[in-house]
Amino acid sequence: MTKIQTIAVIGLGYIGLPTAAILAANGFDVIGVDVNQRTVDAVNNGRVPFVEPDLEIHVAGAVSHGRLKATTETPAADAYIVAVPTPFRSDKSADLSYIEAAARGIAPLLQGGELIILESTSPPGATRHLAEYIISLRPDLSLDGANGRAAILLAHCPERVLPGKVMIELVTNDRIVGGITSEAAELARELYSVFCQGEILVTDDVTAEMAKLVENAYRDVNIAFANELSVISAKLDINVWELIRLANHHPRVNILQPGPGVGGHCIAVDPWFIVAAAPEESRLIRTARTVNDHKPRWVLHQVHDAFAKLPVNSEIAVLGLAFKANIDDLRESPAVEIAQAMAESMPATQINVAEAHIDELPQRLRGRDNVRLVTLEEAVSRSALVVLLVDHDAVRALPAEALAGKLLVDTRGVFSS
Ligand code: SAJ
Repeated sequence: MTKIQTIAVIGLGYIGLPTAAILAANGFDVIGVDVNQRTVDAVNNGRVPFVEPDLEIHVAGAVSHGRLKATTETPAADAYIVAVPTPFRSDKSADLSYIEAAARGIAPLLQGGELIILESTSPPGATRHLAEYIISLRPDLSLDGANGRAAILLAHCPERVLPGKVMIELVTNDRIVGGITSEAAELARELYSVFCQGEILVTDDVTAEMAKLVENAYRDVNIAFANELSVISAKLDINVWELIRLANHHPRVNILQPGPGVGGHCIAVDPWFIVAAAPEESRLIRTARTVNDHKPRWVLHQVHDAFAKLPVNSEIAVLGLAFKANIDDLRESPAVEIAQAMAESMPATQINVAEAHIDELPQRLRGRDNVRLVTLEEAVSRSALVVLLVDHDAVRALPAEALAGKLLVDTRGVFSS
């Protein structure tokens, strides 16, 4: 069996970089690969180009010990971990072009015996597609050693870490390892067992792909239930937070929390891969996506209704833009969608956005006369209507007096529960 010493991690994003840092901390020689020169430069200087607790200290340590370096060119290695984005296209099918680009970097370097792990969240069949794509570029290799051609070992090991707790969950979570062959699964299991303290569960590639998608679809369906309750409760004029708190006293009920919608690059995206694979059969999963995707528009109506009660030149505070509390990630963020819709539908109204985790407004809000990024204190003090979109710790810590006399649209139940 191959002895893995050098590992190339392709894609130094929210998953690739933490994985690279953990592997380096466990004695591997790790080369991180990214198309973005700024990311590469940051990592080589021991810095992290996004916010994730404890990550920078790991990266800085690994770089200073010479165990981690970054480059734009894929190097030869004993193992390759692919952690690139898998966005969806406008028809909701998965875009595998980043995976294919990673494969084109890896294929010429292979000699046989290497382990190639796909960590990116993928639609069913993506690992097999990656394997066949590499073999089409290198017909002298095989997946099983047939006809005397050297075998490469392919596996899918989906990441399941929670943004904000990545450095803990990378080590403590159970891990699913799905091999295209049992040899690939076994070698991947060995690799993860070096740093993973959780159970390592071995299966085939497609089951591993589906397990990851199903976990996020499960959460999406449950959040949709909470979001639907919030809309029903508003119609019935009852407090949804109290309703859920009471219902959750039942020993077998555990309703999640409503919010402004579902964001992030996982839960708002992955269920569509299931729907695309089995459109007729995925009715509940599709409906949950629709319910959650509709929530920002419902919040916008709440904002308009509240604003109609105020003098015309009143200002509005938007608290938070991230897709959830205490991170800087704006991907698929319902808060950004709501802020943008407010800016467009109320062009004469000053919107004071408070988001302490960013230095400048995102593209969708930039360059608009009626939107500015200010401190939390300024946003609240200037505004007659406060729209609470993200329950960052600093927002939770706002004294109740700061909100006295103001109208509040509290999408997270911070001051309403
Ligand atoms: N949300 C609610 N109500 C809730 C819980 C969450 O509205 O009760 C919203 C959040 O505000 C956010 C979105 O849902 O907008 C998603 O947040 P999250 O904390 O539920 O999940 P993510 O996207 O940060 O991470 C998820 C995790 N998956 C599961 O919990 C099943 C994580 O373990 C995965 O690794 C990650 O997706 C991923 O990369 O797929």
